[in-house]
Amino acid sequence: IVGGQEVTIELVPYLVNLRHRDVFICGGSLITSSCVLSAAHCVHGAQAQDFSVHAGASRLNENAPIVRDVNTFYVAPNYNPTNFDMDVAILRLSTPATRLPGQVTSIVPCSLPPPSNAYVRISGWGVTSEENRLPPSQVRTANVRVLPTRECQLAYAGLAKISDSMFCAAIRGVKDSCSGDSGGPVVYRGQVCGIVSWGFGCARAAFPGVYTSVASPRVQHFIQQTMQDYC
Ligand code: 4AZ
Repeated sequence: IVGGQEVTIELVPYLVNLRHRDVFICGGSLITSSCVLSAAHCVHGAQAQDFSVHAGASRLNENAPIVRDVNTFYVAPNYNPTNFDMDVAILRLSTPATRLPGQVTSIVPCSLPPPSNAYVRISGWGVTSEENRLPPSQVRTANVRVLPTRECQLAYAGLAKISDSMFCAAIRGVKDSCSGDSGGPVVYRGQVCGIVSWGFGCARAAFPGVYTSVASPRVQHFIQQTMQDYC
């Protein structure tokens, strides 16, 4: 997260970090006690048994109270790794992630996209600037503004296609997601409306962050079907 602030995990209890062979790679959101919503590009081409999901810890380098193996993951069948169209995956945990008995700290996938100009909350352990190689220890968040689709298409015109499974958000030149935030949540009114997906650099004035649109019809269909069958 660039231009945000440190928080504790209690403020974003649905946020998890995803590790591949014990190395932090991405964020994710608990959408049920058994399932994590993340980006397809975080898991695509890898094996489920190489991942673990860490929940309930604010710091990357503390032992999380909840660590689960990943049983299986489901990548959207129409995910396109060349242009990040449909960058969505659902990971099924080996056993449910519950804190105190009866307490689950999950978040509902939103059914309406966030409106243009709405402020949404991004969070994660991604780097705090393009130049930084190491992720911060403490989880961070920032509030960024959803851009009108045409404004985003104009920003990326000739460089990349902004598909109907994407939306853009930023405080241009100031606040953005960055490397390591991928897969993590974009929250609007208590629901997860986006997934950190891609962008050209981080917090560049000309290039907003691009997010998978959870409520877009093709993404929503994948999430609903997968949750119905496996979560
Ligand atoms: C990344 O590499 C990444 N500024 C995530 C988000 C953005 C750029 C890069 C958006 O994971």
